[in-house]
Amino acid sequence: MTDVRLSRTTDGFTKIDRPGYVPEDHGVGHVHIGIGAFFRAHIAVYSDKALAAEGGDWRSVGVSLRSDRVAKTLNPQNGLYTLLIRHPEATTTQMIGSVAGVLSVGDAAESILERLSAAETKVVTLTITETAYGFDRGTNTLSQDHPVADDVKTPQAPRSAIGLIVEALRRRRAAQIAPMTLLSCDNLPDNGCFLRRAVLEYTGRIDPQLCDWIAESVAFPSSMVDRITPAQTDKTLSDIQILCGYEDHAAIETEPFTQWVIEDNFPTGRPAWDAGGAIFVEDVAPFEEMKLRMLNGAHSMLAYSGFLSRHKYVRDVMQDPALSILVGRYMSAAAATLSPINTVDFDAYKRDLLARFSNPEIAHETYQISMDGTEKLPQRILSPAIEALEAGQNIEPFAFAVAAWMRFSLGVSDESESYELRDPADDQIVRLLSGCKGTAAEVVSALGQLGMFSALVGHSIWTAAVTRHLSLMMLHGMRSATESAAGIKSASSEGRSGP
Ligand code: CS2
Repeated sequence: MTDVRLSRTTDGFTKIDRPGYVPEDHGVGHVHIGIGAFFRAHIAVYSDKALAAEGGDWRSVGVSLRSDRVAKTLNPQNGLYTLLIRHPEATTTQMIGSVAGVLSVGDAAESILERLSAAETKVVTLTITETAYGFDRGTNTLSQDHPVADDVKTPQAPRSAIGLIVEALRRRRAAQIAPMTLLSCDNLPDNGCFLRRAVLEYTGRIDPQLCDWIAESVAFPSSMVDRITPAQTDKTLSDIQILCGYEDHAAIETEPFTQWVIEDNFPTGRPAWDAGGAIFVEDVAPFEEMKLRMLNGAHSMLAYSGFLSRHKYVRDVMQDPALSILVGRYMSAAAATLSPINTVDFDAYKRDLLARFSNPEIAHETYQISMDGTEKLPQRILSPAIEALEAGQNIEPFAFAVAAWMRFSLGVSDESESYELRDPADDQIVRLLSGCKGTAAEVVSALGQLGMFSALVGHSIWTAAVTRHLSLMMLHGMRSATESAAGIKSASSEGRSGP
């Protein structure tokens, strides 16, 4: 199947690219945990192409951990939904047939376990966000105040992703069914290894023998996924109606670019995702690092500074003369910390990223990206910052990004409007900041107590750079601070900028 340019047919609607196979003819071999917008714009599309190219029983059942919203919209449509692909000049449409149905933890936990432990299920993928693993990367322990901690007490009636996976593995082992392959697709370094550590830590607490069996027999390949996918809005739904002439409550919009690099380690088989363009490699780490540092790091940096500069969308940030300079510089500094990849030119990758961020048809909210900062900053911004510091490279873009996050953490805009931080550590952030009287140095020192900064707090060059940027942001406003950092004007000489 190929994407089709927006073209009106005689009935006045666009030509829809439909599945190149009969969905019902294919059984389910894949379960995806975390069926949000991203899965529908990415993994499900690769499966759709794999089914069209090579067939097989590789349709997917999606699992929702948080709510039954996706189940309620997709199940009445038999899993079918439309993807709106927002090219800068046109929107194309593609109907996806690879999803067989959706189960939500709320009312279908037992059906989920049956599906996960069924012999037909060969591969389980996850996009559950950094937080939902319930595993603390700093201490290598399960998070408290998380569903995973409750599952340890009632492992046979789990609610968390890790709890569900382990109970399914227990049932498979008891029934002498080979384990399924577990593929994390979250934006985390070594995500396969991370998932393995979380699963083993949890299982070690409830069943040491099962833990040994998992350690020996389950494959946890790593992967790097990429496709910018904003949340569904009313416009997504009304555009579907206009373009296609039907209602589709599960429609999703996304950008044309898509990438998936996967470690080739699937002992129980897998869909022909390579037919959809996925790249199978021995070592995903260099690709993951490039994407986390150049794309996601720049995203987080521009989300905090852009949101506080009153830019609702990433595309608006890219129209801001000062911020667009800073985004480009950030990517270059991030690229300087990477090991070379012989098939990738980082300058070209950067150019493509800048074009993708500027796509005028993608309404990706800075506030959406800014959530869960304490879960995102370590791999996106702090790891390259530490390496740059140690190598004597340029740390300014990283210090600026961290200062922007700290400024955002104050929870009040330059125009004195309050907003929610939407971070799993927001109580701790508020507590740490409660003693501050309002100078940048105090804020840097208070937030520096968060575990994620432990490798940076002792560095005086780092602390001075973050404090300098934050001080300008707090004294003169974010817009002025960005202009100063970009070299467009001096913040201190201009005074506080207007809204
Ligand atoms: C974004 C990502 O919300 C965020 O944190 O940086 O979701 C980003 O859009 C994707 O990783 C792109 O592949």
